[in-house]
Amino acid sequence: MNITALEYLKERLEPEQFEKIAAIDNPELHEFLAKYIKLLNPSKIFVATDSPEDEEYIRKKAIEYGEERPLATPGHTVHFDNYYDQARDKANTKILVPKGADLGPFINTKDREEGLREIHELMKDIMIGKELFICFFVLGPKNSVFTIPAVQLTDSAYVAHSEFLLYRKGYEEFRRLGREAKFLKFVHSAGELDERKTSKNLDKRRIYIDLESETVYSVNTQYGGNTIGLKKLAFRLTIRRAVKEGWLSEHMFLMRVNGPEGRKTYFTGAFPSMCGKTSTSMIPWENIVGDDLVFIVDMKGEARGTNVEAGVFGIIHGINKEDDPIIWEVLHSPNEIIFSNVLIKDGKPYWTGMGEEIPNDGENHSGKWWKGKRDAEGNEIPPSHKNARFTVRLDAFPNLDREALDAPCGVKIGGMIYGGRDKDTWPPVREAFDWTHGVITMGAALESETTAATLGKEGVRQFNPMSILDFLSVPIGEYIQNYIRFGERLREKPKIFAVNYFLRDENGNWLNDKLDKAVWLKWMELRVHGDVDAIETPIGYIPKYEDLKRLFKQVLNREYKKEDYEKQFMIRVPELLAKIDRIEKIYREKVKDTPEILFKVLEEEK
Ligand code: SPV
Ligand code: MN
Repeated sequence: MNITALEYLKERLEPEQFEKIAAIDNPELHEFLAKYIKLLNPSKIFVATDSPEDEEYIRKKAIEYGEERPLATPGHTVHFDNYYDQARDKANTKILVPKGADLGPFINTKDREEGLREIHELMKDIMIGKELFICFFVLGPKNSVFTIPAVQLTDSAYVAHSEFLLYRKGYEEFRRLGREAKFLKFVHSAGELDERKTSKNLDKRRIYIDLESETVYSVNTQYGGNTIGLKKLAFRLTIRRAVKEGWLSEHMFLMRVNGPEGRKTYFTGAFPSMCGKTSTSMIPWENIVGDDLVFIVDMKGEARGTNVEAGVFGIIHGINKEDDPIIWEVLHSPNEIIFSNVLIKDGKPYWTGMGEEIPNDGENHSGKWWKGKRDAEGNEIPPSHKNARFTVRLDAFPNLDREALDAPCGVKIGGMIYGGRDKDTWPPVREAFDWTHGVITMGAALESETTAATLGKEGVRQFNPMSILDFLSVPIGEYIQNYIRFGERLREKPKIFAVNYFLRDENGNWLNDKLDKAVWLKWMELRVHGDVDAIETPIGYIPKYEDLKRLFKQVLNREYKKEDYEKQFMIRVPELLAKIDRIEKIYREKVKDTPEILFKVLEEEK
């Protein structure tokens, strides 16, 4: 007998839960839910509205099912992922493409039909004995030009809980939009769990992104970067929407830099994971709007940006009182926080580089831990994973720019920054000659060393245009073309800058202190408004010593030595030429659809 999706849902859900779904007038949503409830076959189903009670239910379930454990501070919990599931799995994350489609050499793809068949087989009946959580969120502020609604299906209360911290609630938005909602869909199952309640079948871990139906499937994994639908999974979908519709969806922070006489200038910053993105956005005397994902649109000729998220899934490794006073304060506040893959002793979290004495035992990302413990490969296990994280709402940050976070039209972007992990080529800060020069020689030419944010070897120099390579879902030439055109259309173009916090001398010593970036930011702010001159070099404008000297004194109360300036800002000609050649070769040989202008601009720079 054929029954409608809504009739099926009525049979399958408890009346109280069914009512919540029936209140949303969207047949596409009902079809989607019916299809996946049939496939996943959960033993229990909970639908979360925007009510505090429903959120509380999810929080409680995360503890009841053992995916999170309460810590000594009320509101704090710890979550552990499987020891081999603590970073993004690039190899098993694939974009599903129809036969014959070619997204170029940098995107991991899989035949759509085959991928859908495989993932549906892996997910069949996977939730027998488990509870399914159906949750609604939005990307960007509600009821704004940026809003993108999304529905998440997951059997992990930890994933759902994380999303309640990281995103704006979306149930009422779905009700308001009804059939108008062009929503993204996420289906996740942690799969079978072991005794520590971590995903067990990692050999069957898959993250498949179906562009056509704007659905992402994730299975047999718990790590946030692989599972939190609205984060990096949605990002693949929004990059594609942005390129199709002529706006930008970027891997960037958004922050306010405070200029002279109360002037507020907003900056975005694109950095690969673990290269200073979060810590830049949290400089105590500036104001944070977001630390990871930004939408930028053209509004009457101005570039206006918004934070896609409303929380932070940040790296905790190395966070200490002195260098990161704001995050430190947040981590010690009674706000709701999920710590993941850290060391726990007597209900207190510890992590490497926190600047406090760390106990010699406890429980960490490897299970029961003691100093000197080795893993199956013989590596000594540190107290916490390098990619251990904290999840918290932006509300918890004393320097949050609340108005900018909620602004339905976003904020005007004054400057855009690109930065990577580079030991020997780029100077600490410089400004592009113009939009196209910046997009090509700074954004599209970005390289960075790999880090522990993804599985695999660290410290390998890798091409990473706009810090987006891991998430790209359209051919790279098309992506760059959209970027260039976006700026060309703007009446007021943001200034473009490149930074490098990771320069070393010939003995491998850092050439900059951790907080020097605070000075570069103030210099960039002045440059956006034409308040200081700069030195013109073949690779853009660099600061004058006198200006930096004054700013170092003003911002950090430090003397800045001329010899340090010279070492940091010398133009490293052989390294730069080698880099231009490397980049040109990549685009020439690997990227079929490279816009011609890219070669021209690189050639001019050479
Ligand atoms: C990153 O790795 O860029 C992150 C964390 O922001 S993840 O959710 O893993 O993408
Ligand atoms: Mn990120």
